[in-house]
Amino acid sequence: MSSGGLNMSRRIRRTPYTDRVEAVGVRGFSVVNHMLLPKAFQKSVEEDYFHLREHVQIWDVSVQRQVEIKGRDATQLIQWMTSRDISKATIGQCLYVPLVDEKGGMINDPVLLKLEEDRYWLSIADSDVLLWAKGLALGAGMEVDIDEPDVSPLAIQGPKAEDLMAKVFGEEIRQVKFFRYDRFNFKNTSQVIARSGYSKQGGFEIYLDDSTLGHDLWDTIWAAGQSFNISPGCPNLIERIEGGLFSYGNEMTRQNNPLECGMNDYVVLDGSIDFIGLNALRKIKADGITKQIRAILFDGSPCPTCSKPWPVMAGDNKNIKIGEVTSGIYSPRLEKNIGLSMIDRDYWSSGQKVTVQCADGLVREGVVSTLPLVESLI
Ligand code: THG
Repeated sequence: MSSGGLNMSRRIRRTPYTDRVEAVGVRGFSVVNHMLLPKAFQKSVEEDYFHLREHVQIWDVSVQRQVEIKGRDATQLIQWMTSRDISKATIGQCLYVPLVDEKGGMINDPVLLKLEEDRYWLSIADSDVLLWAKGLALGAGMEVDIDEPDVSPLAIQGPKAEDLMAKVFGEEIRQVKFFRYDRFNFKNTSQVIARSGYSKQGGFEIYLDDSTLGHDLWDTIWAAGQSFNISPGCPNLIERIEGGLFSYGNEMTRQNNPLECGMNDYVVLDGSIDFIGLNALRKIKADGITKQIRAILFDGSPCPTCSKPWPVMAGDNKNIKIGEVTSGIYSPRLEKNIGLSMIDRDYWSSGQKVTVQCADGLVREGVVSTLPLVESLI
């Protein structure tokens, strides 16, 4: 289903890399955090998927905006915003943190970077965290500065990412551990580079903190990447569903809580931390959650794009709706359709037979599976 061309304007912000992305033949964009996210290049999603698993790709993920919170009360504010215990976070660490509201609803699922004892970045998914944080700080009279700095992440993803990054930034980059960052020199500036990214193929994210260096950074990596068969890319739907990486606004919204999203390890309810939504989440946990994210493997012809959730019905009683597929695509490697879905408690066991009512009018048969899909199949 197409919605025609997107009408560009200043509100839909370009990134420091958009010129370069256009030069290498981008075919379409999405908009995240009021900014352009490249979604397709010359290659098909399937070709991109196989390329990402074998080589290295350069992704303009500037839409992963940073909400910088600094000042005397920065740690307190961030702990108030998340159900995960951040008290033991160290400088140089990245943490995946659910942000929740007073009802326990998911506000966002950013990566938190601790930059200094009283300075953090929240590397956000698609919701206006900056406004939420400013409102909280103002209301609570906290001493913090909250801003969106000029930081535009560029992701280098795939099995050859480490060799490419070592060629550009030096051998020391190999020492950076998963979900850690360090600072590396680029054109006599110091840039934060983390071993992270929105794929399971390994790689790095460069948090470039100066837009005027965008072309330079892209060109440098692009040139060095030629011998590694580098290709322009973007978060790959097949790879991310197989790997069980969630997309805020798709898999979950403010209507869902982090327990429904399977983030139990990041929900501390024993009273050792205080955060917005603690009481709500305690009650939700005591009552028992009624649904949770699962993978679905389903048969039939390759499914269409899932632009609105598809009803999932019980396999043996097609009149009972038991959940919704929120992202789905055909996996050429598994030779099946795969999806992420929110499934009711009575039906969420692995192996549960279901049918999926796809947007093309076809009803496809499938089964519920645990996450991540690929590991659960091995
Ligand atoms: N990188 C950065 N910022 C981001 C994303 C990112 N902001 C938006 C969005 N992605 C936030 N959502 C996620 C989802 C999954 C992961 C990171 C951000 C992720 N998960 C790992 C996994 O599931 O294997 C590790 C999670 C963990 O340590 O618990 O990487 O991609 N900068």
